[in-house]
Amino acid sequence: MSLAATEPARDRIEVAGIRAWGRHGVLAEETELGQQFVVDVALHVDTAAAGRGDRLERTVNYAEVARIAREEIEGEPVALVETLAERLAARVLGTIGDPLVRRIEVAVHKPAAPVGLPVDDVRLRIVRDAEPVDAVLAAGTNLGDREGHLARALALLDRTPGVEVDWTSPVVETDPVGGVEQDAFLNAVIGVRTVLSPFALLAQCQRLEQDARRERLVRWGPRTLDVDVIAYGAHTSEDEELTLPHPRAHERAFVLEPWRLARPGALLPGHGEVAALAAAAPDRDGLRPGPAIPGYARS
Ligand code: PH2
Ligand code: MG
Ligand code: MG
Repeated sequence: MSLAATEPARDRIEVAGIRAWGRHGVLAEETELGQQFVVDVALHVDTAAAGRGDRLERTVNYAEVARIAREEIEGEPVALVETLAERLAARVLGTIGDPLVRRIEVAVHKPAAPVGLPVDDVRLRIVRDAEPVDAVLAAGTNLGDREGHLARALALLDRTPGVEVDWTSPVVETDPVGGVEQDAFLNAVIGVRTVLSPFALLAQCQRLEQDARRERLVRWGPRTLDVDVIAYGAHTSEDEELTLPHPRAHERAFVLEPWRLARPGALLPGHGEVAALAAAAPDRDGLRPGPAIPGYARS
């Protein structure tokens, strides 16, 4: 679905009323004496993964948000509250907010602003989005209507808010990897642009699997549909629920070869050229062209 106007996350972490003394302003009295500034910050973050695991690494530490806001208030004076708000938003998005915070709202209040008549407050509120991220997903199926599962997964993905399908690979048929005796797979790779965080994107991939009535009976066993997040920009993560890039993608031709076919110059973060990895992967001889499926590239 188009990324424009989609909400990157429904959850918010808000820190309100961060007070500090600053010397921002256009008038000499403001830069000389300074005055109190009050900042509110709202971060759009998917907190489901953090709440499920009780893990600070899956969310943003609100104490860090407050500390950065105070540093910006007390930092180098600027003329405009617009500049202060912009700097704060960019700093949070580029540091502690990356990649979990996909949108930030910053309000800057100057309750003592010299306006020339009594006012309760002067406030500016801005909303800024993180850049969409290019992510790579890999789909595999070897149970039931394999072609139908891949077609439906792509159609659902294309309708997912916050996700835009950018490119698709040809479908390849592959011998099973991993030692479990089972039927051949169909595999494909899908490039998306997304405003979702890594965990939110993973949750959408799991929705596609649920839609295909996937049952987890045997690790690496037969499945109606498996959709893995292979890469999320150049981001790395050691989280047990979401390792990025995918911990085995660099040695799996059933991921690397369709990816190479679609994007010959692609790089797998931390491992180098996808084409070179595909040529060296142990399962490279177990691949053959798969069927034409609507929405996927032709081989
Ligand atoms: N997925 C696995 C294990 N083995 N083999 C092939 N050929 N294709 C897969 O998608 C696949 C696999 C675990 O996700
Ligand atoms: Mg999986
Ligand atoms: Mg997998």
